[in-house]
Amino acid sequence: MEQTFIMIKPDGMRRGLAGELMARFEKRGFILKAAKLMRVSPELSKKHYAEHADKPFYPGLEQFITSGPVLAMVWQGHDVVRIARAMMGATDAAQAPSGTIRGDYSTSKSENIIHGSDSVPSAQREMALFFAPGELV
Ligand code: D4T
Repeated sequence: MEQTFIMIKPDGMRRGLAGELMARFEKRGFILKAAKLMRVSPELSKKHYAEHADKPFYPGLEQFITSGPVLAMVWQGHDVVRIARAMMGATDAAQAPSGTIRGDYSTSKSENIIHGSDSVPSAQREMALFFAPGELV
């Protein structure tokens, strides 16, 4: 069964949205396979966002993602990579339709509440960055 990596970002945690966001994935029918409350180090940020390391927005992105606890998770279910991204809405929350997570809780392109892998290979890479194989239940 397909799995994806989902992370509630520091803004989502600061605003107390973790329970509500997890409930959305549960109610859609996905199964929680792993969850870890943690701080992202600058080193982990550079690995996770390797494709953005040279972009002008990267320093601000690293500062933000390391600014407080995140909730790293693995969710499993049918077509979960694509469906989770649809539930989240566009990266720029100002463009995300109401009813999506970003469209309901943010108007920002940088502080956009949640991360979800954009493909099955990305999901596998990101799960391996944040979890050891034995941590998936
Ligand atoms: P993440 O990875 O956080 O789920 O975001 P997306 O997959 O939706 O979008 P992304 O990889 O293009 O961007 C990664 C991360 O960088 C921030 N960002 C992005 C930013 O601060 N300014 C920007 O101009 C862009 C494009 C937001 C998400």
